[in-house]
Amino acid sequence: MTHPDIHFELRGDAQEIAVIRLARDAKRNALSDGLILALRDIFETLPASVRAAVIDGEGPHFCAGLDLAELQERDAAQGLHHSRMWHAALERVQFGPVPVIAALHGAVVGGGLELASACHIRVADATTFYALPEGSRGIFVGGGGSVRIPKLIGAARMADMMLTGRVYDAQEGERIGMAQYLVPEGQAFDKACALALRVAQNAPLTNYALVQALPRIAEQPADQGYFTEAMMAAIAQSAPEAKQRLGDFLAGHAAKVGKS
Ligand code: 1HE
Repeated sequence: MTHPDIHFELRGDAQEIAVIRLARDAKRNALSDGLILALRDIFETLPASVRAAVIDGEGPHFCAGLDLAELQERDAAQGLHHSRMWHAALERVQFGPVPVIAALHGAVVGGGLELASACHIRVADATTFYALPEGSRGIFVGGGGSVRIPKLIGAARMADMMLTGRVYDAQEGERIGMAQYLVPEGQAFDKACALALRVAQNAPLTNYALVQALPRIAEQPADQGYFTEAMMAAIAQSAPEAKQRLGDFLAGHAAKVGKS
């Protein structure tokens, strides 16, 4: 689980929050093969106490994307396997055991945006900017971006970003759906941790449904989606924790909506 360019830490009274920080500021947290594999390993081996995770980047930028120094070494077959390696790693982030919150600031570009788009919640501070410089580097996205990014902002906006080099700033990014939260400069990590603590209070099976079932239902034809939803709903509500929580509300012991 250890890699010199990644910091891993558990937070919270019950060690329920995993903080994963890209720590390669000198290269703007560019994602080398070793870093991608370390991310995969971390999400495959999260301690059982963890209920939510936060991904952050050291220094003024979240992530400058693929380590371009490594790209020069690759032929076509190696490129194919490399892309599939990214897919496997980011699949572990998106479909891992817990919801993942990205704390964005500065550059969220190329593979950095692909990583962010594999997370479930994105919190951006005012310095954040989004770009897909692959278009001008003569390459294409390879970390799942062509699948995930259009789901956030639409295929037309993604095509424009790659064709014209368009950069979205933090405000525009929030408006078009890159991030669900926009906070003042320097506050993305704290906000992400606060959200993670809130997420960690949910019943684990509810979080499981949101991570595992919701994106799959979104891909299904409506008829199959309704059926999957019904099965997931039945499983979630049959758990003892759900019964306990519903009972607490009916007895007047649970928080009302909008009140903590
Ligand atoms: C890098 C990388 C990198 C910086 N790979 N080394 N991504 C890009 O095309 C983005 C390229 N990076 C930039 O545009 C800028 O670096 C930033 C806007 C992110 C930050 O600018 P700045 O002025 O703060 O830093 P810098 O001086 O440009 O970079 C500092 C060092 O990091 C410098 O190395 P140094 O040895 O000269 O100090 C840079 O070369 C290095 N660096 N970004 C390698 N990306 C699965 S497919 C995904 C495909 C992609 O992600 S393509 C998009 C790649």
